[in-house]
Amino acid sequence: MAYDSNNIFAKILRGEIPNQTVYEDEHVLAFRDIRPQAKAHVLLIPKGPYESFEDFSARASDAEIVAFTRAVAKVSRLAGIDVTGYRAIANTGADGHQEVPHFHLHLLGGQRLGRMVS
Ligand code: IU
Repeated sequence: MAYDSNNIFAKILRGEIPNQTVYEDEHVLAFRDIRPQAKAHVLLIPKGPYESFEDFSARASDAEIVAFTRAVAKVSRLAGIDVTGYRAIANTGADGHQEVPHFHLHLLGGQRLGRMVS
């Protein structure tokens, strides 16, 4: 499926919608989720037009993949997510309940999380 450049995260990347940025570099942006599901809940997104984890892993450059991967630990420390651990989730596709069709990693923490049930 073609990338939909009207999705909300594309608008955030273009500066059309405000966000609470916690980290940004050449390849990634991390910002607070508007409906936090844990004490600290941040979304990490690549700046490139990738719809899903699948799409990102298939089409992104090595530099983008390295920057994204390295940003996970950086953001988790900066945003108070990693105290003594955290959770990273990439909802993918319809069965995975992915609502926004721009690849994003949920980083959840700042508290002791419950066991994942589904
Ligand atoms: P999902 O993995 O696509 O289901 O998650 C989308 C997330 O994006 C969800 O947690 C929303 O609260 C969050 N979000 C946001 O942070 N800002 C927005 O403007 C919108 C959704 I729309």
